Amino acid sequence: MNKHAAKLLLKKIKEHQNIIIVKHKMPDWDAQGSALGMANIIAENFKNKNVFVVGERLTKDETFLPETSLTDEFVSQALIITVDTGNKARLDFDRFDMARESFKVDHHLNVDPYATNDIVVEDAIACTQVVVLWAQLMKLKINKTAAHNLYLGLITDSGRFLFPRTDEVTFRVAASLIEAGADLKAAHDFIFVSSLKMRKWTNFAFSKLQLTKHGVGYIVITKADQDGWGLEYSEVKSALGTMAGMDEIKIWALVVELDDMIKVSLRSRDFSVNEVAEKFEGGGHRLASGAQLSSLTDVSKLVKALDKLIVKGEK
Ligand SMILES: [Mn+2]
Repeated sequence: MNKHAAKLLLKKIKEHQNIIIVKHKMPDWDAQGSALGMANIIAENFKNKNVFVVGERLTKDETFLPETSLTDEFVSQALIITVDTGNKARLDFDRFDMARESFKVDHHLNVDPYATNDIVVEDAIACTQVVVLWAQLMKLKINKTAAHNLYLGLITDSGRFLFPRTDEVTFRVAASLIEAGADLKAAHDFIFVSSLKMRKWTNFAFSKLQLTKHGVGYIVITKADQDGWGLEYSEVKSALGTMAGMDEIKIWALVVELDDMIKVSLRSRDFSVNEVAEKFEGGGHRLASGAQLSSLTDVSKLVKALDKLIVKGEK
């Protein structure tokens, strides 16, 4: 981590009374964990700050009140800290440009440096890992609530410490969060114990798997497929993980038809799927990216591009 940038973020927090923490739309646990972790670190270490965490929440967590009570005047005097959000278009806050200053804290490829300053650690497995490293470098206290939220981001973005960018730093960060009071069993039960309905859903979704001869596995979930299940997008997306961990599937893609868009999630153990994501209105990480299609008829184009990636033998 760039020490100059780390110190600069500390300085900016000290300078601003009003702080707004922004994460990406359709948040995951890394986005929410980073945001609530950062908010709790600021509240713990700096007195008398007005800290807001805006945008959609995965839980009915009412701490750090959302933007309903946020006036334009407040925003214009504020420092915005964004977490886990690579592209400006994904920010879950439509008054971003109104703020006095902004600071991006992230772990996605920094293709869109939209903030005044940033701390981006591209090889960090989770954004919460970046938040923890920053707090430790600045000798800030991480309280129990912060530790809990930060740990949730770490275990989800790393797939329980399985995904490729999990490294010794990840384990050091995990150890420090446990020392700071993160409750492993509570966190693991909260995130990983699911319902019978969800297991039935992932089984159904997996039954729709298609596999190319080069090793691209993909599942297309149409709107009709979702009828009667009553699932949120984040639940529908759990079908993605069913394709992981099989030798025959080198790259896997989940295509989900929603009301207003068709979302694509791409994963691989070895191939740079972000290259294909960027051709389909997306991006992200080398081995984990998101994209969009304008029509389901484009699925074949997407699959062809992914096949090509394998054929080219790019690693
Ligand atoms: Mn993340």
